[in-house]
Amino acid sequence: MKLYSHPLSLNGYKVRLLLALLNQEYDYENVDLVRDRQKSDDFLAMHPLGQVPVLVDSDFSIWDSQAILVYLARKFENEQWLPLTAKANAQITSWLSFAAKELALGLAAARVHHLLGGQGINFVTRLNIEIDQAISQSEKSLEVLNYYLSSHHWLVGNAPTIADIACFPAIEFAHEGKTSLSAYPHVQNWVDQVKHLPGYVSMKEL
Ligand SMILES: N[C@@H](CCC(=O)N[C@@H](CS)C(=O)NCC(=O)O)C(=O)O
Repeated sequence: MKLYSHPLSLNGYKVRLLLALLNQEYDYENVDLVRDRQKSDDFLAMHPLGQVPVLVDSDFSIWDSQAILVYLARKFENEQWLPLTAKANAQITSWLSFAAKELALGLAAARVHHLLGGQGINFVTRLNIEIDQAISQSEKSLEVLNYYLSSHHWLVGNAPTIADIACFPAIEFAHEGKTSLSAYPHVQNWVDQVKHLPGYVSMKEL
């Protein structure tokens, strides 16, 4: 398996975190997002939207971090990370959608704005981030999560699943988007739980 990503990509980190938790080895290649290598013909053949991450397994490429998490959990037949029941599948998909929309447009967008905004980087300019909207979305998402986690130990069921992994990076790096987690104690506890999972790797270690 080969993963194409970028060291600052939260979506790439989701995948790298699950691979570490599953104890799987893989090849890795950095994609130069600043030079728009993700829009090259070769890359578009793997990912029609021209984004990272992409996972290539034999002759098959999987794009979108949520889809890659599903693929890895199923491929390694680990029912903990993606349980087989219809109910758990539906609940996990709800959180994968939350990660792909609410967290991406809120916490992750605010982080991109503060880390990379104003530097004339093409992909950042294309995102057209409205920072006030991103901050307001970040706060709404954290309120929802904090309330949910006040009565749930993990996002789905009684053990960590790919729902937790999909949501974790944007929340862990909220501070890089200048959002503090201090008003959200249940979210802070959940972040600590993820950090204590056996095999956990931080984004900086990768
Ligand atoms: N929904 C996608 C979003 C992927 C995404 O936005 N990737 C960013 C980096 S984190 C990217 O490649 N941006 C460059 C571009 O859009 O040109 C996923 O979860 O993988």
